[in-house]
Amino acid sequence: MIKSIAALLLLTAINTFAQTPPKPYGALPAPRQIAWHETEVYGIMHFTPTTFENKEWGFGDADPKSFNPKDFNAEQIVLAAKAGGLRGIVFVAKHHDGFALWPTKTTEYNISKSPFRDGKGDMVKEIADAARKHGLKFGVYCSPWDRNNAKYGTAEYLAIYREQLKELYTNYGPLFMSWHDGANGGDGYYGGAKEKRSIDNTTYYQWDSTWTNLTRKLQPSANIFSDVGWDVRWVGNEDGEAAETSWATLTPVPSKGQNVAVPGQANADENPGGTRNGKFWIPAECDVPLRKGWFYHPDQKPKTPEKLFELYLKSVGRGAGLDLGLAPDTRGQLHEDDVTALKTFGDRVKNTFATNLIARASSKAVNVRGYNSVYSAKNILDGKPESYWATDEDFKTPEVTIDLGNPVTFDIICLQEYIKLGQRIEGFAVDVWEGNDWKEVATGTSVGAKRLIKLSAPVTGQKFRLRITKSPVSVAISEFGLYKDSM
Ligand code: FUL
Repeated sequence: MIKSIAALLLLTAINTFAQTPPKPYGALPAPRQIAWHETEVYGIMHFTPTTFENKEWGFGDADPKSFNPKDFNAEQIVLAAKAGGLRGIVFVAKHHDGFALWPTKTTEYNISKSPFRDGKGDMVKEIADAARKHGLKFGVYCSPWDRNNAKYGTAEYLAIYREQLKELYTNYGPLFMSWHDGANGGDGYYGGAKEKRSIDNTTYYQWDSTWTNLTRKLQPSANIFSDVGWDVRWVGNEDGEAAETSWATLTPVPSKGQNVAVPGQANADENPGGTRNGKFWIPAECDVPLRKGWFYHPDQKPKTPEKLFELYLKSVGRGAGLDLGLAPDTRGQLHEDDVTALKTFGDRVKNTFATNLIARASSKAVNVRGYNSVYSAKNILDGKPESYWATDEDFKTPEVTIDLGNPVTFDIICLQEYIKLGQRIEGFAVDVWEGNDWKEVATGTSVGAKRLIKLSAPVTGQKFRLRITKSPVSVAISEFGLYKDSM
């Protein structure tokens, strides 16, 4: 009797251990950030009187009557974005020129003073509605720098700015992002003063209290984007590329000579690659305009679908997000060239990643955590982000062999960590069996939410090996895939 109780206890203990997931490593993503990672590609739309002036930064003095997009069509814009594979739109509700695209109570300089919809329009609402109708997430960007507002630079303006955020946070449903820019202060119209106004952006905006008391309270699911997070960081350039070794964690560092890191005053050198073992989970967003400028200019062309695909590999494929600038023309629609570029790019991503060529293969791993099928290596081939292959604590550099039984040709490798347990891996390699030996075809460092590696030439094989070559702790890998570029 005593013996069988002891055996039972032992069995229960083994079982409990076998069920225990790996201990999380380092800073972890919040649920809102997990949702953001899944968005992968989205857009940021710039459209104000500045478009009609053919400028990049409006001075703040354009006549509201100039804002007259006679053929504005929110659905045309949203559907073009959707065809490009974009899963969300951040709408620039107010840019530096200060013109509010919604009928705000905070300033006269807004859409109700324009001929658009006879002064009864609300473009924030039109884009939000069209986005949601077609299954895209919606977010806002309200520029803190306001070159129109007479009060800019005083405490009163901060109250106005916060009121603007409040309107945007309250009247347009749940937002997936609240986007905050670092460009600040300088010359402007400022209610007719036409002067230069400098503010100290380490103190003026009091971001901590705005984000704590407004953003988190009114839009708890919105990811706060800025140079320093809190949820998503600027990648440090507007080229659409994260560093090849890219950590989703960051310890924000103040600019030289400053003692706090705030939007516009943070060390951008850190941003492209993040901080290994950084204090917070703050993954990078790579924002890049589809054309050269953020606003529409008739003499510019959209980037080619080839370039966009390359940027996809260098952003999403490095654990970051890709935020593509969308710039409607003066009609209020995306130019036909932009529509074509988006669609061709979107199709290429969709077709390339439609089939994981090794999805049906069998797998053999050197170790599976607690011999428990919950953590089986099969999980990395099931296309389900929620399941993962995990190893025992002391298996930090495991390998898994994948046997397909018939040859396939691929040129893109995809690897994904189960990021709810943190970013763990620091090095990996992929080999192909060549009949009597393994041949290494790719190596990489960081993985995170997604790592994509495009090979210089396609490779054919039927037996593959994934080796984790460096990790401070045991691994938790959710997906491994081999794909063939559809172009
Ligand atoms: C920048 C701004 O200054 C640009 O005009 C644009 O809005 C871009 C997305 O962010 O910092």
